[in-house]
Amino acid sequence: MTADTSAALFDVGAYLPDGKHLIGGEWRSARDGAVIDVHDPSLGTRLASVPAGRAGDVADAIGSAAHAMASWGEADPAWRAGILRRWATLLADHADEIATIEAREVGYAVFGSRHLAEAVEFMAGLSDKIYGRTLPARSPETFSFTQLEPLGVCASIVPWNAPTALMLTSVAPALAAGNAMVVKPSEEAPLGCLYLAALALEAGLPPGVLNVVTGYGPDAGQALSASPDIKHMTFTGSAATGAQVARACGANIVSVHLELGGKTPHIVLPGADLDVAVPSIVGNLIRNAGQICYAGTRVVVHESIASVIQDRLIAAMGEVTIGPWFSQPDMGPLISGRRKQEVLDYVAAGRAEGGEVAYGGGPVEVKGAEAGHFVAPTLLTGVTTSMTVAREEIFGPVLSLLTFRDERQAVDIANDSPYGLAASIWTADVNAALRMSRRLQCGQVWVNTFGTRGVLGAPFGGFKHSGFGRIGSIDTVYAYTQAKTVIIDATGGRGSG
Ligand code: TXE
Repeated sequence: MTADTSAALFDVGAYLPDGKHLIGGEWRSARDGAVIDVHDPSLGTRLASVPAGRAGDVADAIGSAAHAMASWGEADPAWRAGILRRWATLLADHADEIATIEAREVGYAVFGSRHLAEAVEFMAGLSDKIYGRTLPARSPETFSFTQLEPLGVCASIVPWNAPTALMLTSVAPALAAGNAMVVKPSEEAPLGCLYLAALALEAGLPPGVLNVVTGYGPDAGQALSASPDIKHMTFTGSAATGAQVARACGANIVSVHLELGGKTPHIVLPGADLDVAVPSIVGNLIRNAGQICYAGTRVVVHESIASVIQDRLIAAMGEVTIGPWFSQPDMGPLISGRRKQEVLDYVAAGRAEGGEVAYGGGPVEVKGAEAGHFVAPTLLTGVTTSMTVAREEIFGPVLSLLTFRDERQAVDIANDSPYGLAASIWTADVNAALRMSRRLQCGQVWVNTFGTRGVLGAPFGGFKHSGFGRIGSIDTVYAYTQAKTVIIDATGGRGSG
């Protein structure tokens, strides 16, 4: 494949100050001046640098957030909602720039980012609707109610695979509920998060309410998770790092929301409309080159239709165009050379354990983007549930095909995973879909579709090692509050018992 690199001249520096992160409303360097270079994974070129923040920078950000919290947390919620709405408008106005910055640092085709504004609008609308309850009392002279108060300074550690959307899953509800935030983006793709924060300032968000500290996970990330001065942590990333973060938070009795990995199965029953199912399976596998937590990476098909599906998957994979973001490909590169090698190692493990590569399985060279980390969409057949490729999150465009004989076995195979994020069922039999959706151990089940787009406020989160807590829903905002019960004896000292 060939890429025209002339379109790659989009200048990130025009949007963000080079080498700075945002603390207390100011663009600052790291205390010790250290920086991290951010690279374009398609071309290997340096895009910008950001501070390599450490414990001192994190402490500064937490201090700024605590200071800002005093007024933000007690402010008129309708005023807070107005600021968040202005932020949403700016996110919509700058959707193309956001999408392009993210495409450059993550490597995927420009998808558009209108959903970011919608996520903030949704939570802004809840800001002034966070109601407590009036509680029944045993005496008419006792009055009791709950009020839902913000938690305080909340933290969010964000991964590189969809940084802007994943930053907003915590920041939007936390701010709507009156909390201040410290965000630590991934060192591999921090620019989009910084740009969102710049737009928040422009929208009138008071300095310090939203801080973005860049740095490496074991430095800035570890310091943030180990801080006794945060009240809540949202972590999105790998299960291994999530467990470390949860341990660090647990030591300080800090609550944690974990949004971790997945191994989503597509279950395809006889009679399913393959003209719909196959393009969706392949399209969602290659979206961000498989680097999505809920990517459908196992296709569990009835043995009677296995060969026809295999042929159709191979044909669909053969149509996939691969290249850097500016060539508007179907699929871009993996984020780094290290991850490319890891994905290829998984394919080798699949082979070694008895699987066969029915399509792809290797690197792809793109002329004009030779330094890009491209891997072909890959179909592995002959896979069983005990094989490494069926159990671990590969985070690449690798699909494993497994077969079943009956409905019960299909669900058992789908559930035979440490993860439990999502599952998709492709069928013409609505009764089978209902029975299976009840037995699937995962946070969301999609029937004849894939993903949550098109539904407003769908709670999203995992069972098992995919984590706990739910993002995106009306309930999410309550996760950033704490209930206080007030009880009043109105007898004037006579006592109500
Ligand atoms: O993730 P990490 P990595 C999976 C995926 C991928 C693998 C490793 O399989 O190949 O994880 O990716 C910060 N204390 N997913 O290494 O380590 C880090 O700086 C505190 C799936 O990038 O989980 C980044 O901001 N923080 C997942 C964030 O944690 C630490 C998305 C995520 O990094 C830290 C990402 C520490 N000790 C990766 N170490 C999904 N399913 O969506 C790192 N970090």
